[in-house]
Amino acid sequence: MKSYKLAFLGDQGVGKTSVLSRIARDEFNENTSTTVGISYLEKLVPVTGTSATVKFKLYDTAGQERYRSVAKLCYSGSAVIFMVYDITNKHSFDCLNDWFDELRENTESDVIVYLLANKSDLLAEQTVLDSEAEEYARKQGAIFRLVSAKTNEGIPDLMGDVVRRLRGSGGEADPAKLAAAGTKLPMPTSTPKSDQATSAIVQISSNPAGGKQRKKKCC
Ligand SMILES: Nc1nc2c(ncn2[C@@H]2O[C@H](COP(=O)(O)OP(=O)(O)OP(=O)(O)O)[C@@H](O)[C@H]2O)c(=O)[nH]1
Ligand SMILES: [Mg+2]
Repeated sequence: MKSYKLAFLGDQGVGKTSVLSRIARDEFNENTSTTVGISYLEKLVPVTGTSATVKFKLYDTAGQERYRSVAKLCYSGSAVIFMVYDITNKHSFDCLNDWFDELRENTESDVIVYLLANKSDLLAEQTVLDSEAEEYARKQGAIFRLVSAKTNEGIPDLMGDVVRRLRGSGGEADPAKLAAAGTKLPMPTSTPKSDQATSAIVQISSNPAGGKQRKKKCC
């Protein structure tokens, strides 16, 4: 069975763990704990229209700045990276530049990057316009998706798109095709329910300060 590593990055509180829980278990929790270090779980996903199944290895990271070096371990070697921001939190959007700069330095050129605008259910409190974020995603070579971990809006479509892009038309991910489709992270210019089978969760904790408190700064 083909397996792929997928990683979630972004500022604290944007909903990385919540989106992952929705994808993996179709669950949402209003009162999550901040993630400490990295957590990992697996999910088997049937490929629509075929008898094939792919394995997603889902890596969740902590948004707190002090875990940034741990996050790097997590996203290196990923086939897909989900950069998440919260549509009601402009700061979480402003933090993205740092992340994209870092990804350019540390990831393979054929990585597929999604920019996930999470908490679409909180439209009345939206402070980051979809149009601004879409334009930003285009410039960064990322794929924009508006989602809500709470209501599940956009998540089934997102996962369908991920599977299609990873599998490619010939059944496996094809970096050349992905690049041609505009999904390649550009280098600096100067130079679902049907898919159950969630496996055991392995918590890889790294907690230098030993606390669960949230920190305000990310970039
Ligand atoms: N209304 C709404 N709340 C959400 C959504 N996604 C997450 N939340 C809430 O936002 C808060 C933070 O969610 P988390 O998933 O813990 O955020 P995180 O990015 O994993 O945070 P860190 O682990 O600290 O980096 C929790 O109270 C969630 O219930 C959403 O789509 N809509
Ligand atoms: Mg978390």
